[in-house]
Amino acid sequence: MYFRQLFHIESSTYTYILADNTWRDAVAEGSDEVLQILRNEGLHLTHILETHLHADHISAAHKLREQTDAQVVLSVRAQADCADIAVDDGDFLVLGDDVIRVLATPGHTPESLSFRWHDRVFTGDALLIGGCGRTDFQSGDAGNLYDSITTKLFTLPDETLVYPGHDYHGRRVSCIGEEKYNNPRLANKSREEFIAIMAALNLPLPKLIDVSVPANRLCGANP
Ligand SMILES: N[C@@H](CCC(=O)N[C@@H](CS)C(=O)NCC(=O)O)C(=O)O
Ligand SMILES: [Fe+2]
Repeated sequence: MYFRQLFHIESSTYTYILADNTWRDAVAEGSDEVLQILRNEGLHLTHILETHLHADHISAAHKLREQTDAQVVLSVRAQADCADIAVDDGDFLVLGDDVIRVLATPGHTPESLSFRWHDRVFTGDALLIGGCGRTDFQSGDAGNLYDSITTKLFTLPDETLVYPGHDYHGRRVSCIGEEKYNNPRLANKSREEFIAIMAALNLPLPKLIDVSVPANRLCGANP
């Protein structure tokens, strides 16, 4: 298997490239750096997976699709016409000789997905390392996020590696056991306690929210 984690410093966003060894088929989230890496590594991009409609940066999915024959994958709940494939919980995507399993993990946003592949799960902004996605915009819902994390993610084996969509403190990877037992927002917290924690965060809005959301509804094209 081929795996690469890229970091976009301005938005503290992670992008991942996954590929299988036999066919060199690859999937990635949208990022400008991806094209260069695909060329260098001789990988054939088949899918561009979006975990959700990002509020803080413009996806490069549209640009990547124009320059490859890859298909953009989004949740059915995104209701985004730009998606080539709309997926839901329990679906899977074939990647060469491998599969990527789709988990619906709403709460940060209704269309948030996580993707499970081999020994790891890509949690987007549902579960972050020592935190979780905020739930105060884009129809976020703290109760739904608690249910997604506790029923869909914390039920995975403890040793499953957790690769998030962002980290604001330079951490790159965690595992389900670490988050289940030590995440300050979730470990030993009831649903009500979690909802109260999320309601008290009072975070400033992402600087690019007004341009990012309309563009990302078009997979990152100009509205
Ligand atoms: N300062 C950042 C804010 C980024 C932000 O709000 N990120 C969202 C994900 S789209 C989040 O859930 N953050 C969780 C947190 O900050 O704890 C910006 O302006 O872009
Ligand atoms: Fe987000």
